[in-house]
Amino acid sequence: MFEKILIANRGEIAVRIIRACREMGIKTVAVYSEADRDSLHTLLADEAICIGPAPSTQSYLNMERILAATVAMKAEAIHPGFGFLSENARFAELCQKCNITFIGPSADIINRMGNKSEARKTMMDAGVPVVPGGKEPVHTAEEALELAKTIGFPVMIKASSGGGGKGMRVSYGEEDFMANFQNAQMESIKGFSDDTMYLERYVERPRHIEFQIMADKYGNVVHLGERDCSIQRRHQKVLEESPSVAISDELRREMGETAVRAAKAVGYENAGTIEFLLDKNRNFYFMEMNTRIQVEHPVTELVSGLDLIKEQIRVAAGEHLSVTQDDIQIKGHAIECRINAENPAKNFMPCPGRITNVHIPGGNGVRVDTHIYNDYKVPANYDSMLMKLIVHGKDREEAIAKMRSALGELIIEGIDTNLDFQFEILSNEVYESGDIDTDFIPKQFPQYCR
Ligand code: MV4
Repeated sequence: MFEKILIANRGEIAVRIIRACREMGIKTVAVYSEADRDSLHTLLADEAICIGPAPSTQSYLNMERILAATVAMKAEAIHPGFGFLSENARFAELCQKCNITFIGPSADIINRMGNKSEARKTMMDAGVPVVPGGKEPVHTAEEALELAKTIGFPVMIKASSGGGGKGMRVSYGEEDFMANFQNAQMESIKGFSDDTMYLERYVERPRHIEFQIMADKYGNVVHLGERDCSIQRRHQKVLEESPSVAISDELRREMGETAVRAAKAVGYENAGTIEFLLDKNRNFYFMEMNTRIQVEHPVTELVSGLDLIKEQIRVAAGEHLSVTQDDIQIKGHAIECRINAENPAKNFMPCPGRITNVHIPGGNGVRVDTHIYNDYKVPANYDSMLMKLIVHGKDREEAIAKMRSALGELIIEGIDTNLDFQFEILSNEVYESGDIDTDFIPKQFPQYCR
């Protein structure tokens, strides 16, 4: 096992990783920017080293600084968390060259899954269902239109290097296709310096269902059930839960086996997520694979009982998976609300600043992953997530009741947050009924979507 791990991240996930290491008897090194001198991860780690100025391009994204810090502090491994360098193939490769273990999959796999049209092709070859559409990517509007006609409208135009909804357009017919294709492609060229596009049939009002998988170096892969992440706003997840009310035990087995097959097809290692679209008729289609630990991993931890961060560290150190598929049983229901420093009434504008007072809820089945504390100043340089409030109940009804209770108890003063917005979601009848899809927020909260 590693003696010392460097955490190449900040905020609640850095704190989460430090705690896992401490429980495992592993020493921790935090890296921090000049804006994070007083951040909890900096204070909590055994050692901490400043890696540069506040902007993330000069600190948390600065590969050379982070690698130099790792060597200087004599850490054997880097945990990248999520965001920042977590899905940067070049960084994973540089780690390997420096004889440092990158806690995640290989650079080759990050590359292959980061290219969405290649990932789609790989999955088609592995017999994983994908949304009907083209197998090869397209580069010109003319060849795209020909392909679109064979797929049938409406079609979804997607950028191969895309993600988070960037470089993505729906076309409802031949008339609007060219303009939409060109807009999507322009966005892709601007955002990712890549004109490679691909087409899929448009799936109306799908659910976003993702399966957590975990793999060791010896070809063993398990899945830990699904998360329903349909409640999103502008491709930002707001609330996640596990299990999904839309998934029967039989469908879970089928989708889970498919997720495992997808991971095995690329020789996957470490934690990963297979994203599916689930349509109205319960057909599921591979969408993307995320090659990192995700923000919403705690809901899976609560229903599966597995500590995903510890398992990531174990398999990265060469240990076998600590569980087999038969060991895994999904128990109860978990919900996570992301609490952000933002103002829902002002188009969710980020609201950094000093937190003057915090009261953190607790109790049976309530988990809080956060880095905030009284008098902490939220820097303006990073994303606005302050806290993940996660609850675990015997069923969905109990989990909803617990979340309402916990949200009601949570106090964050001094800055604006989306706490009331989360409470409104938990009080919404459609949410309660479980009939949720990716249109939930625009349909139920149009006043927030102007
Ligand atoms: C789709 C889709 C419908 N049909 N693909 C959004 C982000 C990117 N990862 C893929 N996305 C979608 N792809 C086809 N063929 C609808 C979406 C989508 C969506 C997906 C998951 C969660 C929220 C969403 C909100 C709008 C659109």
